[in-house]
Amino acid sequence: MKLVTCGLPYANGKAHIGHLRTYIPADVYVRYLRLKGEDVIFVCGSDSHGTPIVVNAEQQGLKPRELVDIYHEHFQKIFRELDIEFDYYGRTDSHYHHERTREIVRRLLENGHIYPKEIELAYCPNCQRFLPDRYVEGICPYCGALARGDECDQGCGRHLEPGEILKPKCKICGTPAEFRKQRHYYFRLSAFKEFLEKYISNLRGTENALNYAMEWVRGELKDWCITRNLEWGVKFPTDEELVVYVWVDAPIGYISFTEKACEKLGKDWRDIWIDGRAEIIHFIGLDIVYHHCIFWPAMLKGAGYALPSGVVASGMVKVEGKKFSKSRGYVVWVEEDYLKADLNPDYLRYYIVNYTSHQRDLNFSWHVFRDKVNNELIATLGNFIYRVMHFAWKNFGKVKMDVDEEVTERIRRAKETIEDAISRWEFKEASDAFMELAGYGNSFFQSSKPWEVIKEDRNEAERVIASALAIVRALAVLAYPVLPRSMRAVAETVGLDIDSSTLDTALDIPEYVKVGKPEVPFERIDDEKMEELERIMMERIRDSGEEGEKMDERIGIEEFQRLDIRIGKVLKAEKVKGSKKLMRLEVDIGNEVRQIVAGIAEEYSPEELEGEPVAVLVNIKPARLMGVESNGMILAADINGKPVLLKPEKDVEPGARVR
Ligand code: B3M
Ligand code: ZN
Repeated sequence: MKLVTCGLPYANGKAHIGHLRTYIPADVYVRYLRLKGEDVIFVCGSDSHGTPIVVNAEQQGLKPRELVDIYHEHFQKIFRELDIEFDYYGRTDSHYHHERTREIVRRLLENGHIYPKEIELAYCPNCQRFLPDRYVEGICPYCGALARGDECDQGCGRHLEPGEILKPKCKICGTPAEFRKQRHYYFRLSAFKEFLEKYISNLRGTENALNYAMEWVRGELKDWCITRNLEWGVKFPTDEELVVYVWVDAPIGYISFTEKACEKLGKDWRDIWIDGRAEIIHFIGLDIVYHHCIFWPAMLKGAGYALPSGVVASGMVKVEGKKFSKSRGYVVWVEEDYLKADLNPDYLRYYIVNYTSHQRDLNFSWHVFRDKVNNELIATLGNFIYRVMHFAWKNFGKVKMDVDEEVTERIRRAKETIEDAISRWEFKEASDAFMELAGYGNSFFQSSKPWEVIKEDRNEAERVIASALAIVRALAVLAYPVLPRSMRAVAETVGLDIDSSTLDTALDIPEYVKVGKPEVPFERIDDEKMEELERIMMERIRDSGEEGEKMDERIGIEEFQRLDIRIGKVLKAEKVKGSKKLMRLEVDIGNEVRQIVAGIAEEYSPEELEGEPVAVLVNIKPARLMGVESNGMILAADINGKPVLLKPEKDVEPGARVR
């Protein structure tokens, strides 16, 4: 038996592509395991605790639970719509989770792994409360950067223990904090060093995770303060004034959600978490390797629970080539950007799995997305499947499955490659393997020309289509974990029940196959949609201030003066290939010639523009539109969404400043 888990999303914000980078491959993995006939339980849930949630709720005038309700719903919806199917998706503010957490903390206390200690903590005399984690801001004692209570997020990135931060200030009211003494509880992590060294050297998973973990465990392991002064959280068993630190209870969610899943499935969770009769595999982001490879196994060991056998960490995500950043607009929101655009979830699943190896950094760009969908999913896989199904349906309906041996051999190879890749969490290799099989199918079909053969020799044509159909049936199974929605439909058309299939079904050739009326598996992404998606992204990037904060709407003259607006002269104009709206301009702005892309091609022709003056915002950050770099922005009046270009009232030289 296997238990697969995903890092729990904080119920504190919307789902974005960074989340999916972990959840989609985990879902793909689970689906492959099930196709291999393995017994798998797959759990996740919302992480409901921690100061960011409390602070955020307070700012929005909500109770923490109310805030969690909103995002818990949101994540469930996102997972449903992307076909990420957990056996149980829980939340850590549930009663059963609190009980399990307290039970584990009690065991750690009994076994002597937790000890009390008086420490000096930041306290706000104005708000009259202790300031845990994000409630306090100050200076990092290691690097001097501005930091928050639990992490030097803008400097060296170190985790900060309570009481470590210098010059603390209350995040809510800004009052300089005092230090006050209070009794807290520590987990004796230092005592687990030897155990962890051995454990990590046997741990399986992706190298990125294992290498980091090894490095840390060889260094100094400090004891962890595991209690906080908060109302919201799991009460510490022997001191109800305190709650446990969110990173104590969050991973315990893996256990409590397994309990719930097992209730549903009629299994015993103790087999997994006490007796160690299952392989436990955690899918996580690279930024929480420490918690999963160091802290968590030590806790489990100390409480007498079974240990995870694998940690699979996804690489980081970039958006349009830039570091992922919500505040700077380099983000793709799953709901408002992707699902609202009515894009097939399988496209995003394929992109995330196939862009690069799971451990590497993934760059999301709408352009690459479009190309991968149109040139790979559709041109290679979709077209082949559709042509074969259509030909078989139209000419035969029922096909006698006399299949070429070379074809069976190719299917076998693809299946073996996939099995091997999946066992190493190399989802790209697995998806490349079914795409390669589709490519082979395409050339087989193309070179056998059944549409010509059928005119002379119907039997021979049937043999060709039987082989092609065997490939289609194999693809429906082999690609199903990555493309569940589309391949389920394909399977149905070619008489396969995907729910009772295994990977071996790919090689299982019946005597006859009945083919139903086929539908096109994938729709192309057209230029218009592409432009819309890019526009949303570019606008978000432009609109986001460095901090993402909204200020007084009015600006001072200094801010206006930061805009370098000049009169330019259009030297050359041509429509951007593949776009209705975009025009590529070469504009003389006085001291140089700039390439600028403007959305004016529906209203102006190149001839109308060449030689004409235009107003140009010169110092705007460059952007890429339809793959063409734009270095400046042409100013126009917006007349019901149609641009009307601005012109100086008299002739002026290119380069004249607008003030
Ligand atoms: N809630 C989210 C994160 O840091 C955090 C994960 C908990 S996993 C037990 O990625
Ligand atoms: Zn305060």
